[in-house]
Amino acid sequence: MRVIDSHTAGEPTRVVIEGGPELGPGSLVERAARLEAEHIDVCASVVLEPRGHDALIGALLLPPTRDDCAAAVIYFNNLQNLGMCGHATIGLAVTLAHMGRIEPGRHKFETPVGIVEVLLHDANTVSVVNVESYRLHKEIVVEVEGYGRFTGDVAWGGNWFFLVKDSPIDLTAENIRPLTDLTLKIRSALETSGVTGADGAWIDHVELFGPPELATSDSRNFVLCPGGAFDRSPCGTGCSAKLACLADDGVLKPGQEWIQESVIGSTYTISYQPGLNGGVIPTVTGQAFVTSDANLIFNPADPYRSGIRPQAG
Ligand code: PYC
Repeated sequence: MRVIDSHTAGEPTRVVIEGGPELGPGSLVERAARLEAEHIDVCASVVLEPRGHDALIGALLLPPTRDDCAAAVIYFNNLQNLGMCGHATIGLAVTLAHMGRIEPGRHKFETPVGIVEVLLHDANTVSVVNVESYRLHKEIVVEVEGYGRFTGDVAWGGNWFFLVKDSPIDLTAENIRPLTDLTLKIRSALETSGVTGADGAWIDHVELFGPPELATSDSRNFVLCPGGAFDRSPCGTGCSAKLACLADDGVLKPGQEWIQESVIGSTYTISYQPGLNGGVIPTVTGQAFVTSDANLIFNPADPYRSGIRPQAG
């Protein structure tokens, strides 16, 4: 299996170029469902140790079904598909440029949640125009065991997020363990309280905000991803969900820029335009760098060829 790895603002992406699972015919949504139902072991073997690690997001590159799209892609982690992934879309654009498949300029990618547009500024800098993002619930209160009450918003940015404005723990790299523990507990509390996204969807990302460290940034975040890892980047879909909340609260005007800093200090510049359905169309600009171009080997004699699963508890 040929893969190209990159990182976007520190968050890694592995694009499967050749040798991925055969998904058969159908729409991208149907093929994404088949990837999750029938090939999640392959996904796990691509992103987990010993070939990867729990923060790695996979991107299965497929031929586009539409003439106006440069590529189709299904994002995945070790557990499931991701509807959209901002950092991986930036990583994919930079990977396709590295391969000579796209030039600087505007391109469209098909994803299971819709068409996203990218503007490749140069070999490393990309703006992603994401799917329409919106806030579903404002100021939901949940009781979190051992921590007390938390108030947050439920918003969609291509994935479902619970966004908490004022983190009680400083958003520093030294606090990654306690921040992870807290956000896992918040996510469990949402589940036990029956707080979901639209149509009962699992809220699989939790985002905490606090003051930035850089004088040029507007905010700093910590983002828990579905598999339990934290996002090293400010999270493209999380930034989109944040923009929906900032717009609804009247804090940010259309076209006005916001600089979102991650827990490791990397940044995205983000802004929005009004969407057609009452939400916002986010633009997320960041940088990615290719880190390797490799072939993954799956030796039948290797007891860990399917990846090392995280142990429960
Ligand atoms: O950038 O949207 C994102 C993302 C989702 C999970 C990890 N990164």
